This record gives sequence, C-alpha cells and structure tokens, in this order.
Amino acid sequence: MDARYKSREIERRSLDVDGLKRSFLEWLVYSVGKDARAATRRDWFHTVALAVRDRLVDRWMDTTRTYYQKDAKRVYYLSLEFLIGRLLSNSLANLGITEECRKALDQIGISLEDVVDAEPDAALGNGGLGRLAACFLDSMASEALPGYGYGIRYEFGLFEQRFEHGWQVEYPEQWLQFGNPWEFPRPEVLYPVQFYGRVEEFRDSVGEKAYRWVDAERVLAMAYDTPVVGYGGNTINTLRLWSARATRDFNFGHFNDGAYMKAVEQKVLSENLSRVLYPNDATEGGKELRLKQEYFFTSASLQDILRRYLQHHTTFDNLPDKAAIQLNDTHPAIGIAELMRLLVDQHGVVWDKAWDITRATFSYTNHTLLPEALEAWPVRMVERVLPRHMQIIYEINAKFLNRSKARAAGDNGRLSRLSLIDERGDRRVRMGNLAFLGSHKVNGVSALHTDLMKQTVFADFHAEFPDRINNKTNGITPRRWLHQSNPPLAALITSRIGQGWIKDLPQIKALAEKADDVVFREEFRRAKRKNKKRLAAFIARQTGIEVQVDSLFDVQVKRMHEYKRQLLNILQAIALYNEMRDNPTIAWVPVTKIFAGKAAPSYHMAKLIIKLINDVAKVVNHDPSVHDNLKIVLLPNYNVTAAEIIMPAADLSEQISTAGMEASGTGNMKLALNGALTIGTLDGANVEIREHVGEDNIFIFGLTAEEVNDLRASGGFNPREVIASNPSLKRALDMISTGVFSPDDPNRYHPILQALTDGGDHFLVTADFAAYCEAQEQAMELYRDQEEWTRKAILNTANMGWFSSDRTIMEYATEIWDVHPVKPEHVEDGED
Ligand code: KOT
Repeated sequence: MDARYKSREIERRSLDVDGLKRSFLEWLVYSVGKDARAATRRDWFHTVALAVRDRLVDRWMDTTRTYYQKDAKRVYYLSLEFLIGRLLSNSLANLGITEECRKALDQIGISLEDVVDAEPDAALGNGGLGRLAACFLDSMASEALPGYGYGIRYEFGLFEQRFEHGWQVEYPEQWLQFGNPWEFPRPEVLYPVQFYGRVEEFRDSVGEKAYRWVDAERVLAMAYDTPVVGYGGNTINTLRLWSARATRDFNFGHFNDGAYMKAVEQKVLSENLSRVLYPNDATEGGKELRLKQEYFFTSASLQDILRRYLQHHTTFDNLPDKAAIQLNDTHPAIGIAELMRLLVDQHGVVWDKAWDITRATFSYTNHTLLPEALEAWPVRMVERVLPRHMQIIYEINAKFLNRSKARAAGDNGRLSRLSLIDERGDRRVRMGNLAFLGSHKVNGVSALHTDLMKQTVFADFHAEFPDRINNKTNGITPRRWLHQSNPPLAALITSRIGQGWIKDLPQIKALAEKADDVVFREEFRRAKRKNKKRLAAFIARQTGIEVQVDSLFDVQVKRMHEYKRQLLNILQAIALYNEMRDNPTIAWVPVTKIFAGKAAPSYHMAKLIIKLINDVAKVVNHDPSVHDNLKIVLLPNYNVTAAEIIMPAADLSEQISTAGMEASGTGNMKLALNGALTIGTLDGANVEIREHVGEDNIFIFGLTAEEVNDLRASGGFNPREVIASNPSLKRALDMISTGVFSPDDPNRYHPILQALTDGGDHFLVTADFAAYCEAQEQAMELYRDQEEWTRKAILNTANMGWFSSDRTIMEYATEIWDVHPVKPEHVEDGED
C-alpha cells in the first residue's frame, strides 16, 4: 500500500482534535465538494457525519466478524418502526469524542451545535413502540449483545405536523431529501419477496404431498445498513432496513411503446412498498399495502437470517440455539407462517419439526390492549395476497384446535376464542393469536399491563400455556435521555458520583443522599433552570409565545389520543384560568402548560382536541387579567429532537391515561429521570415508578384499573350527574359549548361535549376530573416551596436507575433469548 494512502487511512481513525480537523477539511472538499467559505450548515453536517462514520467502520467490522467467527447466537429485533431521531451527537457521545469534535470545529470557526442542528430527525416510527425499538438498539450495543434491528427504510417518515388556524395539517417528512450519511446501501444484499399468485399441490421425491407458490408477483428487498454505536464504541451493531426495488425483469426486458410505459408504472408501484410509514399509533388500518409492508420486511429479514445461519450449519436443528427473533408487536407476526413456509416448502423440513423450531425461535411483545389496535386481517385479503401463508395458518390452527379440543370439552366458546380465525362477521386472521401460538415467550411491557394481558385478551391462551406470558417492563437509554439531552444535569451528576451511571444507571441512586444537601439542591435547580431557558427560547422560536422561565413547567408530550386524556388536562387548565380570574388578588403559582403531540390524520376527535388546546391557548395567553400567571403552549411537530429539549426542562410530568389503557409509557420514565415529578394515574409503568421513587414523591390520583373496569361493567356511571355536581367542571364545559374559545364557530366542540355526556365518557374524563384538580393543587402548593420540590425532584432522578433499557434488554437476553454478551476482537477475516 502506498505510504500516502496508508497515512490517510490512519488519519481517518484518529480521534484527536488535529486529526478530526484535518479529516473535516478533507471530507468537505473531496466528498461534499465545497469550499469552507461556501459551505452551508448542512454541508458541515454531512462533512462531520462522514468523518465520524470513518471512525466507527473498523470497529463495526470487528464486531460483525467476531459474531461470525464465534458463530454467536444473535437476536433479531423485527420492528415495523425505529424512531431513531438524530445520530450525530449520539455517535460522538458513544465514541467519547464530543469535546474533541467541538474543539476541531471551533478552530475552523464552526459551532458543533449548529452542525448537530442541521441533521434531519429520522422519524421512522409513530411513538412509544418505535422509540422503544431505538432504545433497545442502543442498549444491545452498549451491553455487547449480538443484536440486529430489522425494519423498513421508509422514504417518508412520520408526517411533519403544522398548525394552520389551530388545526393540524400534515406535510410529508422528507428526511432522505439531501442524502443520509449514516447508511450503507448494500445493492448485493437483495431478496425476492412474492405476493399474490396461487398454490400448486404436487408429490415430492418420496411421494408426499407438497406445495409450491406459483404465478406470484415479485419485488426485491434491498438492504441499507446503519451502524449502531454502543456506549464506549466497542460494540457496533447493525440496523438493517429494507427498501423495495422492482425486479430485474424490468431492467432487462424490452418492450413495445405501450408495454414500456406500463412496465415503468409497474416499477413505481412495486417500489411504493417502502415509500411511507403508516401514521397510526395503536390503531389498525386494515389496508392491503400495510399487510404487504409487514410481509415484505419480515420475509426479507427471515431470508437474511437463514442465509447467515446456513454459513455455519447444514440442518435447521440448531436454529433456535443460534437465532432469537423478537416480534415487536404483531406487525411482523406473519413471520411465523413465513418461517414455516421457508422450512417446509423450500428446505424440506417436516412440519412438526419445523413447528418446534419456529416456536423455539420466535417470541412476541404485546404493546397494547386497545381492541382497535389488535391486528386482524380479512381472510379474503390474506388468501389473495399471501395464498400459501393462509394455508399454513389454517394448518397451524387445525392442529392446535384439535389438540385443545379435549381440554375444552363442552366449552365451544373457548375454542372459538382460541382460534386463529375470528369467524364472526367477515372472517379474519387474529395476528395476536398467531404470534402467541408461534412463540415460546410472550411479554407485556409493564407489570400491570402483563397482568391485564393474562386477565383479558390472552386469558384463554394463558390458561392453555401458563408459562408463556412474562413481563418485561420497558426502559429508556440513559445515554440519549440524560447524558446527551441534558448536559447541565449530566455534568452535575458526574461531578458528584463519577460517570459510571452512564453505563450503569442504578449508580445514580448515590444522588439520593444529596437531596438533603442545600448546596446540591441549588445546583440541581440551576441545571433545571438552564434547561427551562433553552425550552423557553425554543417555544418562542416555534410559536412566538413568551413564557416565564420560573413558572411551573407542566408538560404533557405524547401522541394525541383520547385514552391519554389531553382533554382532562386542558379542562383543568380552563378551570384554573377561571379561578385565577375570579381571585386576582391571590399570589398564584405561575404555570406554563406545555403540550406536544401528533394526531393520526384520520383521527378526527384527536384533531379536534388539538384545535381546542390551540383555541383555549389563544384566549388564555392574551387575557391580561391572569397577569401572565397561566400560559398554554402547544408545540408543533413533536419528535425525538423536540423531546430532547422538552424532557430536561419539565417540572411536572403528565401521565394521566385512563387506568388500564396505557400499556407502559416511556415518556413517563424520561421525564422522571430528568427530575420532573409525575402527576398520574395508576396505569402502565407509573405503578412501578411510584414504587421506585416513593409515594411521597409522585402525585397519584384517580380511578384504578380495577375501579375503571367495575365502573364500566356496572353500567351505572352517569357523566351528566358528575358534571352537574362539579361547578368548576360544569363551567369549563359550558364555556366550551357556548363558544367562549370558538366565537367564530360556537358549535365546533359539539363532538367533544357529546362524547363526554351522551357518549358515556368512555375514557372517564369527568369521573377523574375532581381528583385530578386536587392533585394539581397539591403540585402547585408544593412548587411554592422550592427546597422541598427540588428535594423530591432529586429523589426522582436518583431512584430511576431501574428504568434503564439496559436492565430491560438484559432481562430479555437472559429470560427470553438466551443470548450473551460477545466482546469484539480485532480479527482479520470472515464475512457476514
Ligand atoms: C400498536 C399498533 C400499531 C402501532 C402502534 C402500536 C402501539 C404503540 N402499541 N403500543 N404502543 C405503545 O408502546 C409503548 C412501548 O411499549 C408503550 O410504552 C405505550 O404504552 C404503548 O401505547
């Protein structure tokens, strides 16, 4: 190798300031093709990202080679969503070169923050489920686990949300518009995925009945790899996302005029498969393209997994010892039928053996009990799109129901509930039942949610397989959600207890004793104040609203959904507004209510709630009689990047879902870790947060899941009576219904009022209103005593160690996957 080339190679890996600086200048000119004077912020982002990427490629390859050479058991996390956000600061922090990079850029006259801010936010997910997948990738790499993420490389991520006249309007999110420096296209990693066609029966070589799928349409799945840097930069795992490509038939065919245009149209249509992320959170659309997306990425991933396995093995007997496949909800559950198809039809494995292998390989995480989110595909659609899979599902079902018949003697209801086919109305395939049956372990995402799974949707399956359901309470990565997003608090913590907490979050417990230290409290408050100033500036930039930094920042950020009850929050805001106007002489605790969240484009009620919040904000924020003691802000386009600014600045964390409806929540964890006090119901992981932070350091209110269940079952709940007996609630609702907030259209909020009254108030907003207001008053009272508030805030941060996704992921690794940490070695050859 020539010496110049070699020295450049070494330079590419240099982690010091000079090496970084030289690299930046070289990348800017030779790859981005710009001169330093002409370079835009975006050019600098691409430059820095490419230079940083150079510094992880070697270790990435070492990691992959080590897994290969050791034939390590891998875990494959199949998820239709990965809500990653930005990667530059994350990569710098995990490689430990943030300060070196900052200095190198300073010397060129560029600010690192500006560069970081030029990165688009990769929003390949809707909310909690997708963000959890991203936290898990970080934790798997940080724990040196051989973990791969598999998903779809959507060209358009979750829509961009803007408000026009207070209404949500959706715009396409074009995150790939200017290229993505983190991804490596792998045009050679290409798998065919089939749709439609029919199944042919034939006799195999030993005269047994066999099946083949013929006359199908084909699409190719092409891989794009993104390195996933673990903390410390030693393990660098892979996120492999599939993009749809038309088959080569198109490229090589020759056509007459008409056929040519048709063929091009066909190409565009088949490549639409990976065009756009479905924007529904916890609702199921039932659209054919969605089913095709699910099968597309699952099939490509399974083909890739088997290809990797076959590099070391000749039979499939050991597949479960070498591969664990985790289904992130039922979206990839068709993979159970697909693995059966690949094993039986393509590799000649006998059915019973294939079934044992399949069940031992798969496990399934359930993320919601909401009936509208449980996937159930029309049988007629599955028959048409995936005819062989429909047969396989029937076969699995027949064998299972036959076996269960004996035990279900006399209970036909039980058998029909266990069936993979819902025979009521148009027949449907129950993907949850398929996922359950085809997995050796099934988990919920918080203790309460797992219990409810056993009692409700999976009660019959639980009776049949009592060891299958287990709990894995969610977690969040402390790297992104404290170390990276909250520099003032991270620095304070490290100054007192060292930096061990970044990798081992339970160490943060050592802060608990400092809650009584007045100096520490002062510093903790100062860190919070800095973050609040940053958020106030962000709010001013995004909305033009000026907020008081020293007001109580009361934060509810999450998808807009009736069960999450943003409505309860805004009703309390109206009640507080009225009290402030009625009692102008009281020294009110100034409050800033901060909301953010997207509504699914077809979810009219959620969109109407957005409009209501914006309408109430307009009235309240301009009313001089409240003396700026109350401000209401609805930030547009909530995403991971916005969350990184909001979470560190919150005083109060709103986790107020109808008990029993939020599977876990993870925003609740991010906020508490950053020192916000929770006001919440006993729902999802709030229950466990209370146990860890202590009941004196959290505001719990409202009906429990059991009470909700009983109240609904009794049929005796009458929201009109509740409203009539609560003057402050009645007044708030009257103001809405008489057009105080919508003078241009007084009837605008009729659907909301209707839902809360004649509609029966399914989400029990009115039932919890009084208890919620009381809890809010307690919070405001406590906030007057800044020393006591800070003490509790510190105790929240100190007691959140258990909620690290490192803990969650190690529980999956030991209790479900049986995968173990593998430390990468510098090895020379091998392949993936
Ligand atoms: C379900 C179907 C389609 C799209 C999204 C979902 C979904 C999302 N189901 N649950 N979630 C959220 O997952 C988070 C991570 O486990 C939970 O914390 C949260 O409570 C769920 O709502």
